[in-house]
Amino acid sequence: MASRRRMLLKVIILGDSGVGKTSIMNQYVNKKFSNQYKATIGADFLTKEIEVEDRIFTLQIWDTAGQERFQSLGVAFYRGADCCVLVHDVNVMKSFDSLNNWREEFLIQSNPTDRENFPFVLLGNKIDVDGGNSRVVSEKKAKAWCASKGNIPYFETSAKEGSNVETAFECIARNALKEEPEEEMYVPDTIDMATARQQQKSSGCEC
Ligand SMILES: Nc1nc2c(ncn2[C@@H]2O[C@H](COP(=O)(O)OP(=O)(O)O)[C@@H](O)[C@H]2O)c(=O)[nH]1
Ligand SMILES: [Mg+2]
Repeated sequence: MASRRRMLLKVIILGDSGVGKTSIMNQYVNKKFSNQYKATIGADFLTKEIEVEDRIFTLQIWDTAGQERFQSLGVAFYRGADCCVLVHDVNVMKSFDSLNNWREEFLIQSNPTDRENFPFVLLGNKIDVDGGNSRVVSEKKAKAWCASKGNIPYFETSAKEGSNVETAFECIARNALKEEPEEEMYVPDTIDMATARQQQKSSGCEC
């Protein structure tokens, strides 16, 4: 019986409260959108399987539970992240101005080995609002910021309409993959476990 190998990629989503982090994640994982504002999702993360270069990976996407407004997010949130997704609302300048802080906070908290090359992806969200008439952060401005931080990939998204969400996560997964290609989570299936136990017994191994 062939054993199943999967790779776990941890992705965290950061940005000001209200930019649409939870909505983007829900749109990607559950294909759902709600206009209602919910500060928490009641879970630390959601997972979704994704195929990249003919291999299956499990994306583990960590969203804040609204605590980004008033307190730090805690070490468990940042620990072992393979990619950090930064989000701003293209209609709110302050959310764009906060990106430097979020990026710095991430680098301080997670302390990656290679600070300069850690994979970030930026999403400019809510492009659907008011047919684009209330937009204050241009694509050019966002791209210039990304270029100044070592060419961070940039996507304009609408969690409401689902636009670009799938494409963005494909890029996120590919970038997460660059970070820790060797970190594998081995998930034996039940048959494997039973066979292993049987073998242990017959070889007299007590461990
Ligand atoms: N029109 C529109 N509204 C959005 C979009 N993304 C999120 N929202 C709304 O913005 C509010 C905040 O979204 P939420 O996902 O809770 O933001 P979070 O605090 O960053 O997690 C909610 O009312 C959402 O319905 C979007 O792409 N377009
Ligand atoms: Mg949220």
